[in-house]
Amino acid sequence: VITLYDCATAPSPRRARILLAEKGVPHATVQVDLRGGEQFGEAFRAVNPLCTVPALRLEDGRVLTDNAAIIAWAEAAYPEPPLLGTTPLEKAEVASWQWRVEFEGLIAVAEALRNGSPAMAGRALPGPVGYEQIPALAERGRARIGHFLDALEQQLATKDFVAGAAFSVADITAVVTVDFARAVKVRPDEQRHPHLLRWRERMGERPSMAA
Ligand SMILES: N[C@@H](CCC(=O)N[C@@H](CS)C(=O)NCC(=O)O)C(=O)O
Repeated sequence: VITLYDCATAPSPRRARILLAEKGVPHATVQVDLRGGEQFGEAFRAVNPLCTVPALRLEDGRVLTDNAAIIAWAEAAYPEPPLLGTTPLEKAEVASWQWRVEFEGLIAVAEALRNGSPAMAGRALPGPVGYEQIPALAERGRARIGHFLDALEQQLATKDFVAGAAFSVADITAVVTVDFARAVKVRPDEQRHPHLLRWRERMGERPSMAA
């Protein structure tokens, strides 16, 4: 049986949960207690030495240790529905937006949270190395989130989905990022981001998004 190593409160494994739901991949779920430090314990290190979730154990025992691998595997093993675009140009657009949402959005929120929250002291980056916080990065992260929401608004003003005409992994990453920004008290604004808010509402109608 395929097993997802998950943490119900964390954004990165939520991306994998939504993806597996959209693809209809049957799997079991194991919760990893990130707050309790279970990711650093011997048992989880044996699953993923990078000490992060998501991790996906396949039926043959091999483990995929990040969203990039999980997405690539899922698209190849479960081609329907396609979530990485269909035509060469669509695939390029999805790759481009996936990168932008991760770099301009998701990483900005993570920087804001991990460098600003006292609970994350000494844990400014995920993974086995304990990095100290840089408070200026929290401030910069918040500024970047604002610019990211504006960029997303501009795209969604003329497109139904983040990467264009079809639902894709870029929508999954963007939903997770926009929701994760609440952790640092940044939310889209009715005046400034009306198209983004309407897209988020439409996304909420997909059963996968409750995952
Ligand atoms: N490259 C990874 C990033 C995963 C990641 O950063 N996961 C966080 C949860 S959102 C984590 O495991 N954090 C453990 C920690 O903070 O110690 C992916 O997207 O799959």
